[in-house]
Amino acid sequence: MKHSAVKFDTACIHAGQAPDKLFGGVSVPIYQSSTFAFEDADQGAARFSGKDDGYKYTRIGNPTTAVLENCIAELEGGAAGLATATGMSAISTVFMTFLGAGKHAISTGSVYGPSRTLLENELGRFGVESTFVDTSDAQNVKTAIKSNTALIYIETPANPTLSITDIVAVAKIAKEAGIPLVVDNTFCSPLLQKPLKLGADIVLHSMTKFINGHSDVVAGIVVAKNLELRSKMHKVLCQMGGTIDPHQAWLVLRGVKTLALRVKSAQASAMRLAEELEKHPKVEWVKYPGLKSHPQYELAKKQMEGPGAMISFEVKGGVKAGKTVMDSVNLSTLAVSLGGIESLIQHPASMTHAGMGAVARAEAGISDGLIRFSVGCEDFEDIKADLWQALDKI
Ligand code: LCS
Repeated sequence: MKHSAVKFDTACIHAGQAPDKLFGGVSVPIYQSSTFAFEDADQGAARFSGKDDGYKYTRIGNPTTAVLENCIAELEGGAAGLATATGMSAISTVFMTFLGAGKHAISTGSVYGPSRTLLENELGRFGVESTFVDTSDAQNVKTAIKSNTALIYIETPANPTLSITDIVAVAKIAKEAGIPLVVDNTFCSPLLQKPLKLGADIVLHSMTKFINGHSDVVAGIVVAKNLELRSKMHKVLCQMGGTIDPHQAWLVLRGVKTLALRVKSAQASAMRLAEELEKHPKVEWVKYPGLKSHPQYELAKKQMEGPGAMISFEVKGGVKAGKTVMDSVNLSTLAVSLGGIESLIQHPASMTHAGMGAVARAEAGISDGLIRFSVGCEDFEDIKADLWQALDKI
């Protein structure tokens, strides 16, 4: 059943799902089976030739996984989803589908560290070229296009600078040049931003973050604007083997039911926290799309349905003072990842973005003192009291 007519919060609970046909289970059954029996040899052959669309083998497709794919595709307003074992598996599937020896990719300078190093270091070994620019100025994307550019891959808001790229403007440039545009929408979740509606061809997520939301699963998804693109990426995924496990897919289906509730709650706290942090005497600067001080505040208001739950800030006293804060929080957890129900704090320069090197970090605006805070769903007063006592320790 399509749920596109209902509100987003409703779709989180029902999209792609119906009571199980066998016993009426309200929760989607977990088809924890690696393989599927054929009635006879002809049926097996028909499944492999594509004449029969029944299931064959879980690396290629699974009923539980299909429900999750349909659910997220509906939430993103796309034609079809392709769930993957991790967010990086979604990203590598996209890169392996559109890039190859002699091809060129353009990406956001401060894209998630491993997305950048995958392009530069790993695909670079196979003859893929990549250029990283500040995509918050769409003109930089246009200038970077070469005759062999085969992919424009942006992340907005970017991790961890929270820099915002104008999806409509970049989509126009990509379309004129006939290059596919892929957007990593992890920081927003489909609640806050719908890149396909803004002109992107493909949107992807680390579902490890807001979509699952409980810091207990790693998973990813790619949602395509049409079935042809999904089919191209599916072939690559099946061969690369980064398929999601059905139990993991079921856990994400469980998590996504509360996506709207969680993100709205965390976002409300993040807005208040960012405003108060900006006034705190020990804080040098705060970057949050909901603050007027954010360089793309107006664009964020236009393109996103809310500023989200991620805040970056720097305390006075640089890295040493930042370490004191991270070592002094009690309620928030010093850990990488984001988008969980619990507040998480981390230091990108020595953790998530350490691999990209100091020069690339400086160019991308990831300062050594930047602290990233993923606001959770704890009571606002508790989150604030914990962070404030940590700031007092500086
Ligand atoms: N895209 C973004 C924007 C991310 O933040 C991450 C992970 C990924 C893709 C990759 O997803 P994964 O394979 O981990 O599911 N970001 C992390 C972070 O900032 N801290 O730890 C992981």
